[in-house]
Amino acid sequence: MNRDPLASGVTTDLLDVLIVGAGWSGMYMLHRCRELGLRARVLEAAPSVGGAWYWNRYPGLRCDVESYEYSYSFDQSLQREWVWSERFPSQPEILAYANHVADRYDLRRDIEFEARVNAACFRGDECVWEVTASRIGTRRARFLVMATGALSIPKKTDIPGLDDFGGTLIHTADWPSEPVDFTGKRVGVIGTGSTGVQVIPVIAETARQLHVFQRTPSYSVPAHNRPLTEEDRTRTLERYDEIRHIQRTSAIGTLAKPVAKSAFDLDDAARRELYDAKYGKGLAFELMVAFEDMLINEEANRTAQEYLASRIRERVKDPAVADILIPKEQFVGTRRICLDTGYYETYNRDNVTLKDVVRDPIRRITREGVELASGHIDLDTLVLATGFDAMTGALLAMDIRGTGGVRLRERWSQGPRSLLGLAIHGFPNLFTITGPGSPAVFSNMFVSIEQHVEWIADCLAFMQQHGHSRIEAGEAAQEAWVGHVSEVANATLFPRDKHSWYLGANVPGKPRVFMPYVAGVGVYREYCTNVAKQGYPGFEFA
Ligand code: NA7
Repeated sequence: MNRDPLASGVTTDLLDVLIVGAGWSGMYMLHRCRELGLRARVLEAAPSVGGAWYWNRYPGLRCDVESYEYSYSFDQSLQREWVWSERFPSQPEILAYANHVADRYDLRRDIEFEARVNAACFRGDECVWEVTASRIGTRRARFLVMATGALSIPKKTDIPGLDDFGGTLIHTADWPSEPVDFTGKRVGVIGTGSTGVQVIPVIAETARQLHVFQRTPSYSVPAHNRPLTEEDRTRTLERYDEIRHIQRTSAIGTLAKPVAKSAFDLDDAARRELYDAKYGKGLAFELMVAFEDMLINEEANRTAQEYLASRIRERVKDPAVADILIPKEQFVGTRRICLDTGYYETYNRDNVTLKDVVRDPIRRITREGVELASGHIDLDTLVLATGFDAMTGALLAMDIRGTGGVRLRERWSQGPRSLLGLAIHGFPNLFTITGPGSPAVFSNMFVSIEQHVEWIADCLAFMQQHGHSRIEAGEAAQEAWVGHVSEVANATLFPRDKHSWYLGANVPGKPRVFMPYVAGVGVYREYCTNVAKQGYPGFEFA
């Protein structure tokens, strides 16, 4: 028998924990498993660590959370020693941080790279997960942790003729490692979500002509990004513990918190002053949750919509173009507000045109470019910033089979069902990090990831102590949680954003189920902590 599970080919050797994905979740999960004395390995599709930050390396990419808040908090020395150079970190700096973490904790020796998991099957008789991955074959483990990310599978682009395009076609989530030169090129960008908002101004700087194809406009706030000074760093380090505490108990895992119960507690002038203060400092999240009723009361939300629309009109010279860029009947905050650097001003350039593809639909992609209802646009390069099959995409891309061979794809055919976004009935000893039914994408992902990893690690320790070898989400508890998640969402404006990817609406045929838990990161953490303290009611052990 091959005793080395890292050797290539099939092995019957049994690991304690197999982790899928070497992004923030997978790396930290591996670290915690080692601390528990568990034999753990990670399988990762990419050649290196970083997850979404490895694949998404388009120019202009930055995190929308401030650097000192978007980082691990589990190790004081790590968070005190790593020096961030900018307020909103760029992709190369974030990837450098991911590599630093992998080296610092010597994680790579337990990560198998270029191993994309295709299938995972629970062998009930042995209580073992058998996992198959490209290049390496099969691995077996007692526990399986899916650290596969919420935004890791690009959405299949549903535009006819895409394969016919004769120029350079690039998806932002699979950007080439070598810099792409747009100089002198006629470039098209499809998609104006947070990715489009970031990449468009950068491409416009060198392209001969840039055509932006917009279906749904976004709300965006100028980032006011800047280099961080030594003084910024000292100030952050002085109150890092307090910052971390606020994050963990907050609504969305950042320092943003409401200043009043209702938007109407302030008169028009005071409210405008408040919005100005947030807008003027790149505090998009603070604007998004400025009032407790912002994401609940339509009228309260309208005050922010009108404010942001007025700002777009100020920044865009041509009123007709500004009008296309202003979201219509779209709430502020039911999708993350974007942070931009010169996004709206880009449309003041002579080499940039904006096409509203709702009024002038894309008929198809041709060999030479894009055919709109109004005519053809010739392109050398086409960039797709068309988003992701969010939250369930990566899990359902694998053929996951639980007890009795039941397929996750079948179980979730009407939408995801999970207990706390952490475990699924019918799939024993399987954990999902930031799965559907947890705050996930409606939070600072770092805060949510750390909380999930720690909860799973504590649960594994509990099982060790009590001699349990099997855990499964109970069906009744799972159904109650699914009901609670949608009840909370239904009390807000979120599900009324009918086209949002939070609802799965961006992917044709995907069930329309509101996926994130939006009661707040702090509320959710407390709930999970209490479940653990009470001996995991709702979970079944054997
Ligand atoms: P998003 O937010 O899903 O944005 C994708 C954009 O692409 C959005 O404007 C879509 O319009 C547009 N899109 C998608 N398909 C098409 C077609 N077929 N035709 C025209 N336009 C299309 O993804 P991002 O990558 O920007 O951001 C995802 C998250 O990553 C973000 O929230 C950050 O947290 C990081 P639609 O809305 O579907 O009408």
